Amino acid sequence: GHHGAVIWFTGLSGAGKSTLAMRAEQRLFQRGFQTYVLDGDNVRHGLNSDLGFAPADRAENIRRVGEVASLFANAGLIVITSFISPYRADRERVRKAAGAAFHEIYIKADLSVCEQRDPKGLYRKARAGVIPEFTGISAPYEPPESPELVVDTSRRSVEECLEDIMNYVEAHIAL
Ligand code: GGZ
Repeated sequence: GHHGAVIWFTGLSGAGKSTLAMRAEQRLFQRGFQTYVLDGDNVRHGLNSDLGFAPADRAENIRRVGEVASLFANAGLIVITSFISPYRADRERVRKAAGAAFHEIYIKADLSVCEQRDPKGLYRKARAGVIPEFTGISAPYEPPESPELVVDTSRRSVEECLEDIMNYVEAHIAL
């Protein structure tokens, strides 16, 4: 397909990936693009219900998401993926498999800010040791070294971050 692309969000739990993915999807839809958001809600309960959060499971989660995203992109959709995807090597593998239409956006937020937000109480549980291997607490997050775009949600509003994302999309994807 000609107009498809994969917009790959990466960042900590609570950084704002899901919020920004949904808002960006609305905006793209208004502009007449076919879009789809892949996230834990529609992938980890079904396709990837056999996977947990050990490093090998995360790698396989990201690999499958990358394959599905590429298929949708080839069908002409602008796909937004919203996964922590903490390992640089896993993301780079997807980038190579996806080809030119891969755009990595780092949804950046300080761990302390994510932990203060803690919308689902997961950081609290992770600190208490109830959730093992929690990203940022007891499992690593490897920030991207050269993402196409960084939006810092701990320093700027959701609206400002959304504008940055849409400006990037206008300039590089939705031509
Ligand atoms: C990180 C976890 C974990 C562990 C459950 N570590 O904030 P959320 O709840 O809604 O998003 C997190 C989601 C992360 O799944 P991903 O598929 O994005 O992860 S990865 O890309 O690393 O494969 C969080 C919840 O699942 N969650 N346990 N141990 N996040």
